[in-house]
Amino acid sequence: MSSTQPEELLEGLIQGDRRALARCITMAESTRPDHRYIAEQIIEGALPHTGRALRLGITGTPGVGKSTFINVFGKLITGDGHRLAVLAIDPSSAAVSGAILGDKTRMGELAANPKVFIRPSPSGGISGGVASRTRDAILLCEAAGYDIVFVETVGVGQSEIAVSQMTDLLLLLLAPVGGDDLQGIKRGVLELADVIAVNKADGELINLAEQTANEYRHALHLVRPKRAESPTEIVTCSALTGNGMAELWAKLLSLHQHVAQSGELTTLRGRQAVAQLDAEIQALLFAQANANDAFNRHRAELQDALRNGSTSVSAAARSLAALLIADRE
Ligand SMILES: Nc1nc2c(ncn2[C@@H]2O[C@H](COP(=O)(O)OP(=O)(O)O)[C@@H](O)[C@H]2O)c(=O)[nH]1
Ligand SMILES: [Mg+2]
Repeated sequence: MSSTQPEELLEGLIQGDRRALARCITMAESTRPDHRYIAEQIIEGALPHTGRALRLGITGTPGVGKSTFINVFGKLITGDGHRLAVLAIDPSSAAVSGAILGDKTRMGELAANPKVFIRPSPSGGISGGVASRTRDAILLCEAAGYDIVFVETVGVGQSEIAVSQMTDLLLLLLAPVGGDDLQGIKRGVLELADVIAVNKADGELINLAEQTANEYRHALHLVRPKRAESPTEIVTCSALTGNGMAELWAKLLSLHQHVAQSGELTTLRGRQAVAQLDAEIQALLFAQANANDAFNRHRAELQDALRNGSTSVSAAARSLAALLIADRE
C-alpha cells in the first residue's frame, strides 16, 4: 500500500489494513497541506465508522510502569477478543522520554500481537498541535476496527488535560510512595482522573501501595469529584504479577458502559469536538499568519520594540491581528 489516493486509503482503512491505517495517520500528522487535505477527506469518509471505541487515557509520571502496564493490560484485553490501538501524546515533544518511544522492550510483546496497533507520539514540528492530530488518529483507529483505544501520556504538566479532552475515561497510574507529599500529583490531575491505580503492589511494596491508596482516598475528599454519583475509585494493582489487573479492566468497562448508557458520553464527546474546533481555528489562523511575509516583517519590528520596551505585548498583538484582518479586506 503506497497509495496516497484518499479513496484507496479509506477502503484499506475500513477493511482494517494496518498499513493503510499507518499511512492515514502519517497523512494526518503531516505538515504538508496536500497531505492534510487527503487526511481530511479520509476522516470525513471514515466518520460513519467511528465513535464505537472505548477511549481510555493513561497517564502517570515516568517510571510508574505505564509501558509494563499497557503490555499486560493489552494481553488481557485482546484475550477477551478486543482489538487494541495504543497511541501516545507528548505535547512536550521530549522525544527521548516520549511516551511509547523507546519502550520497544516493555511493549515488544504487545507490538507483535496482530490484534494490536501501536503508534508512538508524533515527533516535534507539527503545526496545529499534537493533540488534534492524536484526535484524528483516534478516529482513524476506530474506523480501522479497533474497539479499544489507549492514549498514553507522560504525566508532565499539560498533557493530562490534553488527553482528558480526547478520551472517555482517564486512568491515573501512581507508584507506591510513602509520606504525604502525594508524589507531586497536582490537584487538577486528581480531578481529571476517573480511576486511580497504585501500581507495583507486589513484593515488599504491597503494604506501601495500600497505604498510598489510602492517602489518596483521603486526598480525594479535598478535590471536586468528577462524578457526583460515583466517587473516583482508587485501586491497587501490579503489572508485574498481574494482580488486580482483571478487576481494574472490569471496573473501567463497567464505568464506560455506565457513562454510555446515561448519555454522559455523548455530551462529553460533543463538548470535546466543539473545543477542538476552537483549537483548530487558532492553529490554522496562526499557521496562515506565519506564512504571511508582511505579518512576519511587522512581527520582527514589534519583537524589537518589545525587547527595548517601547511597546506592550497586548498593543503588539492587536497591531499584528489588525494587519492580518486588513490583509484580507
Ligand atoms: N515491582 C514492580 N515493578 C514494576 C511494575 N510495573 C513496572 N515496573 C518496573 O518499573 C520500571 C518502569 O516501568 P515502565 O513500564 O517503563 O514505566 P513508564 O515509564 O511509566 O512507562 C521498570 O523497571 C518496570 O519493570 C510493577 O507492577 N511492579
Ligand atoms: Mg513508558
